[in-house]
Amino acid sequence: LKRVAEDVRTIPEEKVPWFPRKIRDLDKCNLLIMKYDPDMDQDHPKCIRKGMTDVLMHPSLFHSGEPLPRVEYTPEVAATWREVYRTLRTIYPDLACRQFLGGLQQLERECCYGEDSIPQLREVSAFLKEKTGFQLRPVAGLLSASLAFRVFQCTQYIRHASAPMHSPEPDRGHELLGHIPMLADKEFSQFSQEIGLASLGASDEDIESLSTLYWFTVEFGLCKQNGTVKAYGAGLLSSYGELIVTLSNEPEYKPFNPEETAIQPYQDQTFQPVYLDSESFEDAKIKMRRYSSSIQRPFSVRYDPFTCSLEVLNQP
Ligand code: TIH
Ligand code: FE2
Repeated sequence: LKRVAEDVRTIPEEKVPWFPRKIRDLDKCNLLIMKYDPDMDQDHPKCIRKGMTDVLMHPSLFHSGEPLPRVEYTPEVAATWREVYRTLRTIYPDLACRQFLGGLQQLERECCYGEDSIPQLREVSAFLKEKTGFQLRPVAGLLSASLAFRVFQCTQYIRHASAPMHSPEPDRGHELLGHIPMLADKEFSQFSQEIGLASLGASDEDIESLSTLYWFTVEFGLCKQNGTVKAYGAGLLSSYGELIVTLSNEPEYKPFNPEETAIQPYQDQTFQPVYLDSESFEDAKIKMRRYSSSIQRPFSVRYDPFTCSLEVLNQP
């Protein structure tokens, strides 16, 4: 686990460390927690697109409120996307959870999702904003504090053409196919925001636990619906290879218990089956809330949806 925290400073005389308090603060914040460091891995070349702008190369140049950059993809990248989309689309009806399928259908109807076009982040962001208040911004990485503000950070490149069925790191295909349909669900988007809120100003150890929980739920979670195990984790839903293998193995199915899951070791080198016990994200949310409230912080945070900012309150 690597913590990249360039601009994070503890304000002296105060018990509250620096963390973003409003959406615009995300511009100053490279608080980004990732297990996978793309720069360390030269074996998995990313597909670079035509018309790549500075912002796409360096997401930290992006400022809140600016229009999301458009990308023109090369024909090779478009072909990779088509293959990823087509193969996954055939197995979703059997293997993806209800919420995912609902989100994807809306995206296909309202947001030009399909094998023939790679959706632009600008349209996808506007779509999500209407559905659940989530919006997108460009970045490279996994979990970030931005979730607290219902801001989801999207990687820019597309997986290499030689490995369309599984990418060892998040890419546009993973964000667009794995995460976005789930973020169109109200319950799930609240679950995601609450993980982000719990991570603000938490100790490194607690952040590590939260990243692990994020990994086993948002990235690789399974749930049971009408007696059948379905996927809701984005890492599964964007990888044909892993989705098929995980769900055809009749995965061992354990109740979701944040205390246990938080200390479960995980790795991203091979496929992994993971489990969550209920039909509802409501249930998972309640358990996560209970877990988060056990995290010790000398303050608490409250999200104000009108101003999209955080109030920091003294813990009684
Ligand atoms: N394995 C996923 C895919 O093929 O789309 C990408 C990843 C998500 C999280 C870690 S790697
Ligand atoms: Fe992801």
